[in-house]
Amino acid sequence: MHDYACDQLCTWCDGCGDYGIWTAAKRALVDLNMAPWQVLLCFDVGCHGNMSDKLLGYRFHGLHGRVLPLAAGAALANPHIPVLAFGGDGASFSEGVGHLVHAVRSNYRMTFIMHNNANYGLTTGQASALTWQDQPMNSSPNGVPETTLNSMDFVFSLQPTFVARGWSGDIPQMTRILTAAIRHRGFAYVDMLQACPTYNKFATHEWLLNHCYDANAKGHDPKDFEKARALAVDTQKRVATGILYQTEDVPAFHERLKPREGVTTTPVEEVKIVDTSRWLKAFA
Ligand SMILES: Cc1ncc(C[n+]2csc(CCOP(=O)(O)OP(=O)(O)O)c2C)c(N)n1
Ligand code: SF4
Repeated sequence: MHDYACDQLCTWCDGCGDYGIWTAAKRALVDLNMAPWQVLLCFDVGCHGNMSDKLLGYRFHGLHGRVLPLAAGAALANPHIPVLAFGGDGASFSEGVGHLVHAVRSNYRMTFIMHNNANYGLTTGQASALTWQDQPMNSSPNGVPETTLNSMDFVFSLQPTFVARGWSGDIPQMTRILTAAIRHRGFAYVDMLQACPTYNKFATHEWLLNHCYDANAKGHDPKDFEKARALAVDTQKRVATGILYQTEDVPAFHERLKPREGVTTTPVEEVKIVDTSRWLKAFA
């Protein structure tokens, strides 16, 4: 853990779930024996994105809603380096929802940690597509009239190969989930339910503590797609957490590219200086 330590002070509010997710991410990397220079950490814009300068290592801080294509590009350029992308629910289900669709169906080899605080934290508590319906928020004091997007049903509709759900108060479980996600062969979608005591007054740390339970400890088999989907969407009384679904039977995107069959080098190793003067002259 010491290798990831950084002098930058944390700017998250007291009690923010980002602290727990930050700790679990570092712990999972340490458990996997990965030094900071052996992994790429990509961040979207938001409170969670402010993690980008709270730890050492190769880090990339993208634009709001755009972390997935940037991280996917890096993962394709060098499939040997584990890539972790962090995003908020605002970025993932509004600005960047198209990228999420194609990242899941493409099955890029990477881990996506979706900080689900059910609001736009950094822009001071606006409602997101995952805010509970009719919940008063700063920018919508009468509550948003739209139906809350059922994010898990949506993700399952895209035929994912790995879906897990953790919550920001359970660091050992988040660490276990992330360790498995980073080892996964394709795109690992991790929904991290995250307390935001400043703006989310409905799914508080106490609410999550009282509602979340470990489905794997109760015998849930992550191989069963239909059971996993049913468990993931049923959040009325209790919220199932853990590794909900995983299949390793589907190759990752880069493994399905016909032109790369039999190629042993990676795209980053193949990059070289190319003299373009011949083509430039053609347009002169
Ligand atoms: C394209 C674009 N739209 C809006 C913004 C303004 N903006 C910056 S952070 C943010 C909210 C972030 O919310 P979320 O993605 O849920 O992350 P959180 O802060 O909750 O971690 C917004 C709307 C922006 N930077 N870029
Ligand atoms: S606003 Fe919410 S998500 Fe952002 S730092 Fe504060 S508690 Fe965390």
